[in-house]
Amino acid sequence: MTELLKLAIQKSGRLSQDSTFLLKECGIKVDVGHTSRRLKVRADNFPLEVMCFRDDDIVSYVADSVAHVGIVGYNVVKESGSDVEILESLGFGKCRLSIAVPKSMEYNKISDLNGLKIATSYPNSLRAFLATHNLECSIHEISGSVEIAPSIGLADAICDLVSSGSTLFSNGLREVATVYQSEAVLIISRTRGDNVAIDKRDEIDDSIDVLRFRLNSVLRAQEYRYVILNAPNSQLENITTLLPGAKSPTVVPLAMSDWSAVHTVVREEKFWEVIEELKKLGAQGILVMQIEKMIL
Ligand code: PRT
Ligand code: ZN
Repeated sequence: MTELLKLAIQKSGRLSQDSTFLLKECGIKVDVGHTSRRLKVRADNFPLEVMCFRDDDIVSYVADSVAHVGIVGYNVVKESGSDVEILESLGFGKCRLSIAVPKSMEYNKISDLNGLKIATSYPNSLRAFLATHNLECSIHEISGSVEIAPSIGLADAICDLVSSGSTLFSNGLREVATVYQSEAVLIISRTRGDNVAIDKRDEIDDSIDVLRFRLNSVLRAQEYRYVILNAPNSQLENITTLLPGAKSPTVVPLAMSDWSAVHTVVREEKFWEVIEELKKLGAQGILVMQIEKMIL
């Protein structure tokens, strides 16, 4: 029997749903619907076992090879300092670790943080940031509700995860510095299962390669849009330069003379800019579609 690849994901929290959705998009059928009761679930059509843990435990379980790979926030990896390698960034769970001060506090530059008492659940990340900026602050470690620390007099400032910023806003705080950006990542132990027999390790490595290949085609597809448009032949060269696509665009003649249909892909982040340029070049009937998988 093929050795099972053990993948640790968050049992119940912000990353759980997106992690299982990503597996589904990769064509892996695994029913982790009742994760709160089940620790381990086997996939139906892939040599994979999903293990469900608290996010704080995932990094050490992967480092110790209890699981071969794991999906967890970059923030948790960075804070733990554990010996794991990041294989892929997964594009969900996006947030940033930031320092925030009360709105009433005067703040102009990073050195204004000097001497402050900062509450955080991320002491290691904060310590490294303060050292890089030659700041001397006292770090007050707390495990939750960091955002209320200044209002109850526990600290002058906070260092916490931010996504929309509404928690900071509703607690009268202002974000003044970013320690790092974070998103969910796929991690692997650096020892890669030294305790596993060589042939079994090869099977695990093969499964990791297949999983990464599928993840990449799903993630790449999310970054691009498929564009179809009609353009006068006189502008085809300019349009091809603007939209080089994966290799080069597909150009098909229209029934109407001197016009062609152009099929290509464009990066989502560049999309609106490119559309404006296309309009200027005389493109018409522009259709834009999401891509499900993209294999180069
Ligand atoms: O139970 P378990 O230990 O597994 O979960 P947890 O409660 O420790 O973590 P969970 O589920 O809250 O978050 C899991 C991961 O989601 C984090 O490690 C981050 O990688 C990622 N993530 C993304 C976030 C946020 N966005 C986020 N906004 N984690 C926490 N927050 C919190 C933040 O701490 C603050 O309290 O949301 C609040 C701020 O949100 P905004 O939108 O108001 O700015
Ligand atoms: Zn946690």
